[in-house]
Amino acid sequence: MAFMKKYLLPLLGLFLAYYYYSANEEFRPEMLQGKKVIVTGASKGIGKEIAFHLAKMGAHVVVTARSKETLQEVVAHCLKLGAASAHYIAGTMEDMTFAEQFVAKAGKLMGGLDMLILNHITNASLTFFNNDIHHVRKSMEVNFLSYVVLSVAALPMLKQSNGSIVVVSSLAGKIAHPMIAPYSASKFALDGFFSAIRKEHWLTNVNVSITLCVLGLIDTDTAMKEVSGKINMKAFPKEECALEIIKGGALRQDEVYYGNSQWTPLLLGNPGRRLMEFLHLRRLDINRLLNN
Ligand code: NDP
Ligand code: 21T
Repeated sequence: MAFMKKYLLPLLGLFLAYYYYSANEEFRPEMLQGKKVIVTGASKGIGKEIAFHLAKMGAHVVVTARSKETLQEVVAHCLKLGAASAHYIAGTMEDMTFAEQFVAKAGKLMGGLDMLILNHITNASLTFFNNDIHHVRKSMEVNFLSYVVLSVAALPMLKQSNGSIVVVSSLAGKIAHPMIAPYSASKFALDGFFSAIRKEHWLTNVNVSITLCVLGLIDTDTAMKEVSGKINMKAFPKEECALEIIKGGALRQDEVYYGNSQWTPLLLGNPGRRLMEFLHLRRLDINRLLNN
């Protein structure tokens, strides 16, 4: 106990302080000035707040979602806030052809791409799994597969700009939570895929960063409606959440934790996983793999 008090707790405090402040101190809003950014799921909630922050920072934005009317309002407000330019392209991410063509069109509108912020999700409700396979497939397609399609389509432009991919995920994409299995599966899939691609980028000297955002409960209308009467806990503000997502992307962090307890990053930082990932990388004969 004395050992814990004397050494372990101060060390833990130092580690936490480093974790928080090393990420925050360097960010300057000018980093986004003139940058060309795509935001998906930007007609409401966190995506809309991300677009507004980017607009204030003087970025070029292309926003997407299904509802044209709300996107029009978002674009108009972005221009008022000072966006270098703002456009919308409406469509559904159930359609992989739309996803692919959307990136090409957005790239043309802005003349390139610096940051791809993947944020949209299909409807999810907190209920016990009722064997609805269609919902599982839809969740995997909209919340996961379309993210892969969008990032594949964007990668050539992001390579040119040494840009960033930002993937919005959830605590439910890191830990198992009942009543949300299909959504949770799609968010775990994002971690598996994009964390593996991050390693590939590192091994092959591709300078495109990948930031996975692990969010707790955020006070969007959708979330508040869904959790009311089911989960009793404080929700974090969507405006601050959106800013932390942009900061993490701009600072090229591997992961962003927001809306969680201060212990969450420490507990989910998962040193066991990191160590094993490192050991597995060391076993690869990278020269041989790259020549094949
Ligand atoms: P919202 O419901 O507020 O926004 C979802 C967005 O996705 C809307 O713009 C919606 O627009 C769009 N969308 C829905 N269906 C489709 C579709 N088929 N094709 C294209 N776009 C679609 O969600 P939040 O802001 O609450 O969540 C945003 C992100 O944050 C998600 O990735 C979510 O997992 C994550 N997150 C949120 C938490 C929270 O508590 N709010 C907690 C943890 C993570 P439209 O309907 O017009 O298409
Ligand atoms: C609601 C849940 C579990 C982020 C959560 C909440 C409480 C606790 C731990 C984690 C806790 C999340 C989304 C709803 C509708 C959509 C899709 C929101 C899934 C969750 C999330 N943290 N968190 O008791 O300690 O991703 N919620 C999801 C479900 C938007 C709400």
